[in-house]
Amino acid sequence: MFEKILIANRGEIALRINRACKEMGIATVAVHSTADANAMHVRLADESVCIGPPPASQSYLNIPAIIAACEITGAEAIHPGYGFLSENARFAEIVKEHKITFIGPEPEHIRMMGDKITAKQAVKAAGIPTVPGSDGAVTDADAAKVAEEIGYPVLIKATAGGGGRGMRVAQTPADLMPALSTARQEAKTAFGNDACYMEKYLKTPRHIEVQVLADGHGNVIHLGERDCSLQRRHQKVWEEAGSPALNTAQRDEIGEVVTTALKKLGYLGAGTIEFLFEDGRFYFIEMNTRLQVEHPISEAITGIDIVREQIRIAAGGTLEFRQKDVTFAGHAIECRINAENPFTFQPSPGLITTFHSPGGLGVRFDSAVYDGYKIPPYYDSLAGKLIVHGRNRNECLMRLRRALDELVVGGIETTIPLFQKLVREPDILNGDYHIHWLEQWLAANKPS
Ligand code: MV4
Repeated sequence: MFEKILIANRGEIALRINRACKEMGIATVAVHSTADANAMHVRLADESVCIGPPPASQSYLNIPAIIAACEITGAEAIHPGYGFLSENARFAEIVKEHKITFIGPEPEHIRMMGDKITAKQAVKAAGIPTVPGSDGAVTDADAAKVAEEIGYPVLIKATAGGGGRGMRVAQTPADLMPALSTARQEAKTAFGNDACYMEKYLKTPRHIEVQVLADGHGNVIHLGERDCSLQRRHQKVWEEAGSPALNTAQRDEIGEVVTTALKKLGYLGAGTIEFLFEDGRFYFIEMNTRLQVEHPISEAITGIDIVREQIRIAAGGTLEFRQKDVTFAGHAIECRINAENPFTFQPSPGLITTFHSPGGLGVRFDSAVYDGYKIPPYYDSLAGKLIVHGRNRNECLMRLRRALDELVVGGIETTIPLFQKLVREPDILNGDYHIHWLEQWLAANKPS
């Protein structure tokens, strides 16, 4: 096992990784920008190294500085967390070239899943159901014929995109060429690659993703699904495990399909396979090759520490669990507590003047903030994650109401008031929502 791990991240996820390391008897190195000198992740790690000025491009994305920090401190492995360098295949390669272990998948799998066409073709060949669409990139000359075959409405997606960037819907043949041209321009500007593909547009699906863990000894397990349909501008807001829309048989079936496919692909590490789910069917959209923000709800219902398993896998060990050992207990919900106006979502960084964390049975609050902490304006606005677990969905919802009322984050605006409303909405209580529900609700419930 590793003796020392460098955590190439900040905020709550750096604390989360630090916790797993400490429980495994592994020493930790924090890296930080000058803006984060007083951050909790720096205080909790055994050692810390300043890697640059506030902008992420010069600090948390600064590959030479991070490699140097590893060499200076003698860390044997790097955990990238989420965001920043976590899905940068070139970074994973450079880490390897320096004889440091990257705690994550092989660079080839990061690269494969980063290109959305390659990803779709690979998972389809491995037996995962995909959205009907073009077989690979479309040319301007083919577009009309392909769209006709798929059937309108069609969705144009950038192959270098993901997370909703570079997408355009064409409702009718008249929309097609303008939509394709806009999608190409956006993709060219954003990613330097204007290749696009086309899919049948699903109107009101749910977003359901499956968590997997694969070791280097042929063991691949799944930890069930998360329903992340409640999003705004492609940012997840509220996630649940399991999905209110799935029964046990459906969970077992999609889990089996996914684990079989990842075995075929030779995947290593933690991963998430994202699907749209409509009329009882799953359609692959993307695969994430990193630890995800919402991983704690899967931990809550399975009791499995996903970060611990990532570290064991990276060290060449075996998973501590076989699929038969994975049992699903109760229901979990995560609310992302962002430093933002709860209805306009304008960022609200600044000084936290009062802070009180909720507690009690079934409540977890993952955060790096404290009384007197100043949230810097340079990074994302996630201030904490409230994760609530109950024996069933109703108990979980009542516990969430209670925990939201205990949580105090004063001095800045947060999304807490939004969740206090959502947790009382009939559609939410009934689990009756889809990927457009939240934006529609926000439009209909503008504060006067
Ligand atoms: C789709 C879709 C409808 N039909 N693909 C958005 C982000 C990217 N991960 C894929 N996305 C979508 N792909 C087809 N064929 C609708 C979306 C989509 C969406 C998906 C998941 C969660 C929220 C969403 C919000 C708008 C659109």
